[in-house]
Amino acid sequence: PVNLKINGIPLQVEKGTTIHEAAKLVNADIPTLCHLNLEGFGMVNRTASCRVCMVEIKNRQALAPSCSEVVTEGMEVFTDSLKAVSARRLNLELLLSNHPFECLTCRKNLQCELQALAQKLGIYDITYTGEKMSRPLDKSSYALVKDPDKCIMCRRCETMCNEVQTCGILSAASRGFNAFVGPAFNLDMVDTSCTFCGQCVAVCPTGALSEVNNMHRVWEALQRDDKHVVVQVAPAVRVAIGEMFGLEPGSISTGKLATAFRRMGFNGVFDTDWAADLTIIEEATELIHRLEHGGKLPILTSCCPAWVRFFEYQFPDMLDIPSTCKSPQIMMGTIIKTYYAEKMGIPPENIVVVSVMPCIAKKAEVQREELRLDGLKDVDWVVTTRELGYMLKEAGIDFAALPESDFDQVLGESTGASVIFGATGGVIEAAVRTAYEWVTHEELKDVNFTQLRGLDGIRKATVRIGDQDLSIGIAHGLGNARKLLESIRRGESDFHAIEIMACPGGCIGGGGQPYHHGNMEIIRKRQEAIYQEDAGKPKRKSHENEMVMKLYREYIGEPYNEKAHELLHTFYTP
Ligand code: HC0
Ligand code: SF4
Repeated sequence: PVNLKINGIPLQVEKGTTIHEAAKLVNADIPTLCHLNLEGFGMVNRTASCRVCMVEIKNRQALAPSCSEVVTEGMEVFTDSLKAVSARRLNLELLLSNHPFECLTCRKNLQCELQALAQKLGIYDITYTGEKMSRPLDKSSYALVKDPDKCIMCRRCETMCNEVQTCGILSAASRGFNAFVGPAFNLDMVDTSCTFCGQCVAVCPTGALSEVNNMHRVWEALQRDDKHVVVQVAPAVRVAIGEMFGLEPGSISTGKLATAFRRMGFNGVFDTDWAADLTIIEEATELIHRLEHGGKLPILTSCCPAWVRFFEYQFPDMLDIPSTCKSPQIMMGTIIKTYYAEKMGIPPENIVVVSVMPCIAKKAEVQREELRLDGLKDVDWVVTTRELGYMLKEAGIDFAALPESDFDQVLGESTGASVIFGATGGVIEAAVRTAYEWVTHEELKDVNFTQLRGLDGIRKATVRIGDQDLSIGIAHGLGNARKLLESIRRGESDFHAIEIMACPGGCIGGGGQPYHHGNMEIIRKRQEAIYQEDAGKPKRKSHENEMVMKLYREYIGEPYNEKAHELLHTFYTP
């Protein structure tokens, strides 16, 4: 251990501790804009680039950045000396001197860490005015917007994209005033192999990275009398949206969501969970089919659109192993524009399907050419959990106080198996619950496959189904996915089935969720809430979803048949 003093308070810490970490132990709050440690998720940004965490060290002339300076024996640190605080202010003012003052209309307004720090340090005038950087916005994709003028070179996005997601899209280029973070050759984002996972957006401290705004599209659709506008909401949204309205992280808002959508004026209020149950029927059948007919193994889940883009770009030689199932959000759109449209007697071209998703990649997924029926997009517009929160605020809907109600029937019923899609490991657990009963023809008494749960980046487990041991792999975060894929490519994998989610934690940690500002406890609470909602459901296996089974009886026939392929399956292109 190392003995030191911080602001005159003696303390003892482990060797290797940074001053920033040590200061927390004596409740000395040192600000930072670049440093980020997503504990348990393999992301530590230690670039020491923002210089707002400077501290004074006794008997040293130069100030030190506390986020990267490691404690030494006998060190005496002052986090709040006039010299340290003045340097902090100066460095922040320099950052602000080259920052657009668009706070009022910025996507990050009131959520921006730079803005919050300027307020905290009481900066009301900028001493240094001069030239400001002016670069074009990158609005090339359907998913995210990059505003280089708002970048403060903290490099969090770069660490996330390169080290955690191993996508290598963003990196710093140039020097001094001309420095910026962007793709190689400053390509438009749409021309790169960006997966649109949105994890760079999730960690950006300012408005330099944000999601494409689709809120006005939804309001416009809701204004039109000639359109039947329906909404679906993803599993992970219900355990996070409350955070935007002062509810505790991990609060479950399923019933409030249904009420809120009706107040917004949607004509049909549906649950993506319903389609997640439908996905399981198809995916479990596909798994059993591959097991029984010597098909390609392992089967990979294909519901995460960032993961789909990742394997299309990075593993184009392996496009025959992912499941061909469309994602639940897309299956829901297909069924709304066919089965539901027929039942309601509404022409599909007069239906607008809106999805509320924890995800930024879902915005790009709905634009894929192959996810259309007769030229009509399966889903029209996607808004993120955050965007739904802003829309509810705009409409003056006091979400926290809303009474609960149920989703509309036909496409509203769901089981616990579908809820757990929102957390890493959930999709494969849901598939196993169904496959078990279908293979063994026995009742599965304990549906809790706890060996598949958790937050370790790569997990392996064996599940016994009848006389077969099913070997299952799970990865979340694309870097972890890459490791599993490479082992398959080398022929070293003995997995039968693998679930991949691009975002750390799964959809609960999606790039469109309320900002966690580095507090990973929030992700853990969302995860607990997901399993709590599952445990409280009367039905917990997808094939017990009566409304889904009715769809097969009335419209599709057998799972995985020709009609199912036409409606519910897709293909991948390198
Ligand atoms: Fe997910 Fe999904 S579980 S990807 O994380 O499969 O976004 O929540 O909606 O589609 O259901 C996201 C979440 C979904 C889909 C579902 C899957
Ligand atoms: Fe990298 Fe994901 Fe951001 Fe694309 S969306 S730049 S892949 S972190």
